[in-house]
Amino acid sequence: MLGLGVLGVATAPTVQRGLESFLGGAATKDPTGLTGLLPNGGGFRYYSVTSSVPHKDEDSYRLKVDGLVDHPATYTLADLRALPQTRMVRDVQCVTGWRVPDTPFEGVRLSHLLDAAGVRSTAGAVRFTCFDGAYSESLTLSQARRDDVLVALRMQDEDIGHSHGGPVRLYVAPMYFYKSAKWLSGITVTEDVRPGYWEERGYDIDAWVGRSNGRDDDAT
Ligand SMILES: Nc1nc2c(c(=O)[nH]1)N[C@H]1C(S)=C(S)[C@@H](COP(=O)(O)O)O[C@H]1N2
Ligand SMILES: [Mo]
Repeated sequence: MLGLGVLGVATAPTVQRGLESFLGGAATKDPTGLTGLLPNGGGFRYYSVTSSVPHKDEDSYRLKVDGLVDHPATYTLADLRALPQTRMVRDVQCVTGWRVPDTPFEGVRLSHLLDAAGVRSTAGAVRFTCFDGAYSESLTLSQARRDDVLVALRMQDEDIGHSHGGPVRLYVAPMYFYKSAKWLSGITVTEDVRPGYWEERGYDIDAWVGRSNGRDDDAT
């Protein structure tokens, strides 16, 4: 099955170039997700669109909530840990085809932070920014208010490590994993959705697993 997947994808010239560069040893990080198609133990793949990302810890981490809100706020890790925590166990699904079943995530519901901030009536969307300085994502306000969208502090029942986007990443359970912005540092309430990093490069803005990105067949 895996072999067929690789053959199928490798017929596309751009992806084939990616495969060659991977086999040449170039891709330790893989924005295309191609390494996820190769036999590698079936776990997570490390993704970053930047070559390095600063490390943030207990002392240096901050999450800023601003934009169309009545009460902008800045949270430390301790602040976030003091809020009600929600744990959920779902499959992680990258749009490129790899999946990690039954992965626990835990953190603060995004809706909780939005309620605390007092979202203004003119708002329609939420934009997420990251301390890698490059990645961004967005959700409509109603997507952002879903119960299965977390500002996650824990993954696989451990504090989220740097390589998985720690200390804090977004977790959008019902959508492809590119929505789950790593190294989350900003939540800005906006009028309209602004396409995120990969969405400016062709991915669907509404990233429902199995219903978007033309992936309905191989996403399940
Ligand atoms: N800041 C940031 N967040 C990101 C990405 C990224 O490159 N930078 N990649 C996305 C994609 S495409 C996937 S599949 C997941 C991968 O998460 P992981 O590195 O924990 O496996 O992170 C998502 N969030
Ligand atoms: Mo991905």
